[in-house]
Amino acid sequence: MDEAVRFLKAIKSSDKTLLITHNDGDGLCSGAIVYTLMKERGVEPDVKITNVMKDITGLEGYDKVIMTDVSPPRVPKDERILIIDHHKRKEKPECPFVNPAFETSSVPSCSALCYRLYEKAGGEKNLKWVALLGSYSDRMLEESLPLIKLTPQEKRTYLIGGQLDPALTRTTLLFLAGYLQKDVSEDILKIMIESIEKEDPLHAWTEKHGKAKHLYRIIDEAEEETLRVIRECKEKTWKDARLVYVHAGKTKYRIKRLLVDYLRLKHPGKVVTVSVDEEEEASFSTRSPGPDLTRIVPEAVKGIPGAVHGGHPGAYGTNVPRRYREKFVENLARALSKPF
Ligand SMILES: [Mn+2]
Repeated sequence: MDEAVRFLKAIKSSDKTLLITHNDGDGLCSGAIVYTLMKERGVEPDVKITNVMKDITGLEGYDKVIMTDVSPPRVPKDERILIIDHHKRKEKPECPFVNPAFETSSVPSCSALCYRLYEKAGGEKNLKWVALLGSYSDRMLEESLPLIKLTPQEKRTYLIGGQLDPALTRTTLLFLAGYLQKDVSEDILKIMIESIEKEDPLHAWTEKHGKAKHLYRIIDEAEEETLRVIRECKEKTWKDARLVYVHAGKTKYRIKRLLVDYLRLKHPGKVVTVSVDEEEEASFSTRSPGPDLTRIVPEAVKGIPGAVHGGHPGAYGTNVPRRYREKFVENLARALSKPF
């Protein structure tokens, strides 16, 4: 933590800075927090939004690089780089980093980590609500609250029964558009940064017929597509593996998340997985109410060349070459039929 704070405070307005962040809700909130800190320090960073990172490229010409909520499996010794992440990694990076996943299995959200750093580095605004939105979106509110340190008054404002206030969750709907269509993440980040500038947590919602119009349209259309898949695609089940699988085929929107959430609630106690066809790959989204997917999925991709995977114990993403789609599902069922 201290090393990261020193890194952030040492950034000068003359430094050419790159901010790389994850394309999910937690990543966009993390990115918005760090971006705000940079702007307060007189730096206007270039921004890159990505899903998974296989390796580090394109850092030439940058004096400082900050990665939030995303990092490649291997990071070379490079003092220009700061990694703020909470995803499990095999190797500790050799550059400055913050990643509680090396110490504990109950990790906070990345936006809560970024919020903490923002505060320690002398950030001027109260960005607790941004950290709450990111934490909620990553389903890590409980683990993140100790870092966000709400006052009793803030608790009454932002939470209800320990959960995020329902009105505030309207903003998290926006992040859904980023899952559904790849190229709108920048627009969402811009709206988040604008919300922070205006100190208005519901800015995105007020822009429903304005700047955020196309994002809400994506959500509506993707919902229609999901309902069609639910009507038309068959659920495949394995009794002893307690697994449910739906293959949605080629879809206009990336509806994996909507579909997997539907299945998760319909089949409590079971692991649910969905796949969609994306170019040469089958892309999976898996949810588990029990078995640790950070152990199960790596086992299930054994023997599948070119598999890319990552995530958390309860929510996990996997991409495999299309011809290995069935094999991956069978492997998953086999891994889940063993005692845990
Ligand atoms: Mn995250």
